[in-house]
Amino acid sequence: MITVITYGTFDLFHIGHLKLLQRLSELGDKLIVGVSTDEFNSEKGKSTIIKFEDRAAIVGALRFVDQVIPEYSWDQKPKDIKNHDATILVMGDDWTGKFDHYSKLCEVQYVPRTHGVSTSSLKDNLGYINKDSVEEMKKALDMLGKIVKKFD
Ligand code: C2G
Repeated sequence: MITVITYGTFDLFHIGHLKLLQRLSELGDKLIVGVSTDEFNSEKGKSTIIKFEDRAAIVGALRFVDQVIPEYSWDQKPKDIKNHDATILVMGDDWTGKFDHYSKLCEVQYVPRTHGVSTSSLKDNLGYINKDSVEEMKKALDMLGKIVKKFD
């Protein structure tokens, strides 16, 4: 029985997250995903849009995810690896090298990230349509209208 374990925030769940988890599920018989709690994300310096309960529910609803566990801290991985008898710890390659010290406990692998999508880029794009930005654009257009009128 090969058990794969991974961790992440999975905020604004997107195709990069989906492809990663799908790929990890193909590496073994069981896939366990540690989803970062809101408190841990603050510790990571990450602000999330979707709250932990919902991020965990979305990940847990995927047919190829067998179990979701909360990720409270950086150093819970050894306990999780032992408690769940994990065979492989796998992360996207933006983490390459960062978890090699766990190779005494289980295999550690890094797989290529999906390029062209990230939670931060989604947030940036969404930022352009928030109400403050719309108000600013309206003011700019009004000003532009007044300038154009002057040249009529
Ligand atoms: N990922 C990916 N492709 C993307 C974006 C993310 O493959 N376009 C992968 C990341 O490499 C990571 C996982 O999806 O393995 C989750 O990414 P995040 O939600 O950004 O999680 P992160 O903040 O990296 O937290 O203890 C480890 C941390 O909890 C990881």
